[in-house]
Amino acid sequence: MAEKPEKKAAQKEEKGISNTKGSASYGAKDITVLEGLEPVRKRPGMYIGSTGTTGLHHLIWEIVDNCIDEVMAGFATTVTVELLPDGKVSVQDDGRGIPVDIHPQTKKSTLETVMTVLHAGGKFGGDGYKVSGGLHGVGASVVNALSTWVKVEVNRDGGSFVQEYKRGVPEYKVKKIGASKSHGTKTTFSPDPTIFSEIEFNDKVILERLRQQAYLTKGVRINFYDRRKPVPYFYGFYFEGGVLSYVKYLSQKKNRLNEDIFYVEKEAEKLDIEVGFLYVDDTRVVEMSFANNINTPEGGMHLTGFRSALTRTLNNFARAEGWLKEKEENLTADDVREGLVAVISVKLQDPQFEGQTKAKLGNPEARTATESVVSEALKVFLEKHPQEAKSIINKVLLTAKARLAAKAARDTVLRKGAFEGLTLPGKLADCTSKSAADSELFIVEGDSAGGTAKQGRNRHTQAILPLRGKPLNVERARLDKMLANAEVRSLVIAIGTAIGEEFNIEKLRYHKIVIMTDADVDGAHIRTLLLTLFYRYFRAVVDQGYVYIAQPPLYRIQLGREIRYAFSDDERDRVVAELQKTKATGAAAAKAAKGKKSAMAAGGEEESALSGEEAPAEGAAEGSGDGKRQPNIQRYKGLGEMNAEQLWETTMNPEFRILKRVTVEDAERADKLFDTLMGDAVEPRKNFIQAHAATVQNLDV
Ligand code: 28F
Repeated sequence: MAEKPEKKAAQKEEKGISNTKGSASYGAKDITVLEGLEPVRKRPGMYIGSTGTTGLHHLIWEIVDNCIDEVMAGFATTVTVELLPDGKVSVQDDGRGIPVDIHPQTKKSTLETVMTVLHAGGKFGGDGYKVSGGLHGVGASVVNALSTWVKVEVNRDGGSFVQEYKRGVPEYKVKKIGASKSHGTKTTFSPDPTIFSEIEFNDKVILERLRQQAYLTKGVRINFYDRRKPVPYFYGFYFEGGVLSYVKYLSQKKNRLNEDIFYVEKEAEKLDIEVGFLYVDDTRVVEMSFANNINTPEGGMHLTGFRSALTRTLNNFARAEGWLKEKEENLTADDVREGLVAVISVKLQDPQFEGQTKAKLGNPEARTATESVVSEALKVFLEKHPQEAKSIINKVLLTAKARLAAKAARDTVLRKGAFEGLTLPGKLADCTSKSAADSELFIVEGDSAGGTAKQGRNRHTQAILPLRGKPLNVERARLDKMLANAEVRSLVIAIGTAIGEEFNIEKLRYHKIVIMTDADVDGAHIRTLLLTLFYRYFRAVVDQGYVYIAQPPLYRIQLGREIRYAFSDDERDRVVAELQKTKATGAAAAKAAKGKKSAMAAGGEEESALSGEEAPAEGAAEGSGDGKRQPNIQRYKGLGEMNAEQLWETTMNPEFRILKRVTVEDAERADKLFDTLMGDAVEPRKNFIQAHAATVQNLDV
């Protein structure tokens, strides 16, 4: 194979030489090598991020990056990664093979130099080798330094060569072990257990990374073998379509609006630009951006360029086709992003990674190049694919319309004076106290629980506002629609602060606003909605700590005449055990009644109506044979199952109740959840509810 000196090669070698005090004897050189790689062993985090599992996997990425470089340079087609027993990994490519000839200045083989000299990173040379793992690419010597053992096998120039290292130090000079007609490099390494906290590779993490690299490196074949167990596991990636295939993958489980995916691959301003996108029937945005195959989760110049190209081109097209009328305002960047699934990949000579986590591309030329390439190609795409153009423009116009409608609705509700001089809603059972500091408003789910709360309350300080579950529970009710809802308007009036421009915290009528809902999915749903409402429109009320969540008990436990309540499964078990113990030892029931909740042992006579619903609890079924008596355990499914007295004693009486004060973080979390629960996407909502149905009392607080 003819060997033209590559610029990348030249650059690496140059740095190698300057760091290496050349020496012929191996004894002396060992010291040099140790000195050379010492910084890596001293501060591994500086080179691979951490010594945890992320850092461990980084070793693989470093070696795979070198293979991918060789693929991008046009010399390799296949990369193979194998997980071996005892924490070993081997990585192989079919490229030219790392040169093994002796360098006149180092008197060592190039292979040894690559493996034992710490490179300053950035292996971007000239035009032939513009792409690589970039900042991560300090490479093979780092892996060598952090491994107890490494073996590199090179096939090139008709021969098969090998060198092994222990903690970065060569065991012997590079030796030729035979003839070979093939070419390529294979590196096998054993991570150092004195460096890494745990040596356990995660096949899922590796497959995900390899998959991504395969999408970003068109035409590469990547094989993965997990040989840690007797029966090996194989996975192979090959994507002819590059980021086009990536977009397909990302939109696989979604409803695609355009079947012909927009795709462009083009060079501009010395950058390689590859972009693909389509729209799905969803409100969320998926934008994956990469610079030199490195993910840039914070975006940067390439993403900015893409977004402005998309907004500008779609606006121009919609206008030219008369879809967007003269008097109508332009589509916004957000309008054209809703439902977008896009992959933006750029490759450039000297990437500048910025931001806290170096996750953002800073090169300004990435913006202009991406913008011009995408603008031009998208214009052509829209003209050539009228069907796709139509569905895309329809989608973004619909988004814009929804945005305008939402704004109009909000403006109507929030308009000046909208809440002025309104009388308190009839449903509100107000308290008699006129002092806000003493007053509490209980927002209760459902008219029936509302009625019970009205009977059970302290009417001097406690006001009750029942909210009928249904109107609030209408799925997809957007926040602006919510404000137009009669139930919510009652709430806004009851609170007294008004809303929007006229909001005035001084007019707050209650210093405790208590949300009292059932401990089930519906209750959680309504609570989320209310918290979102407070978070968005009554932030000061949350900030100043006026919003609370009531904690109704989950269980009522009765043994004989003793009645106790439990607020969790653990507490239930504890109470059951306690009751059985006191009864079994013949101690007076009065002793147990001293506990906080047990003081509520009133209302025992109602129990007969409810005992039929007793649910056998795991903890309660045991031990009845040894003289322990069986308590009656009732699981409350809703507030409605309690009578007025029970509700007062357990949940409303300031002496015994537990209130959870809502923090801004709680409300913010609810706000984020809001879109999941109320948005148009059915799947995430279903998933959410299924995932949380069991732990629903912790849903959002
Ligand atoms: C299993 C990991 O590391 N593959 C690599 C090459 C090929 C060349 C190269 C690598 C030479 C002087 C550094 C070959 N022929 N897989 C790999 N394949 N490195 S790493 O050159 C390295 C430079 O300093 C290569 C001609 N030019 C370059």
